[in-house]
Amino acid sequence: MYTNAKPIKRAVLGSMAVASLSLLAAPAFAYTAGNNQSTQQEQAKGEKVANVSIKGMTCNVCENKVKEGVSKVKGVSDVKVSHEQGTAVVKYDPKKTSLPEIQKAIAASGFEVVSTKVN
Ligand SMILES: [Cu+2]
Repeated sequence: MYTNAKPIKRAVLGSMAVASLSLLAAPAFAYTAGNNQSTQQEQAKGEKVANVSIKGMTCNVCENKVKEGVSKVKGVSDVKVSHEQGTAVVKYDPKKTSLPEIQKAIAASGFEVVSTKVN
């Protein structure tokens, strides 16, 4: 009985592996396709990237405060904050927001903007 059941079990496991592989492959492809599309849209929209030097961040909690504050600004599409470097890299749409708005959000989260460079 047991020896008969073994090959069946293996076959079931095999088809399950194939099924889950195709499930994994499909969303991965969809994600890649969507990602490329949004990159093209961002370039078409004329987004800018601000590199902001920030004084006073000492840990991940500080980073998250800045990140949360800046993310709430309308027109900001991406925020990367490093307390080690004392920087925030903010991607934004200049038609929807402005540098002073972003700097205000950083100040409101409790930190001081030292300087800002826009690429
Ligand atoms: Cu901190």
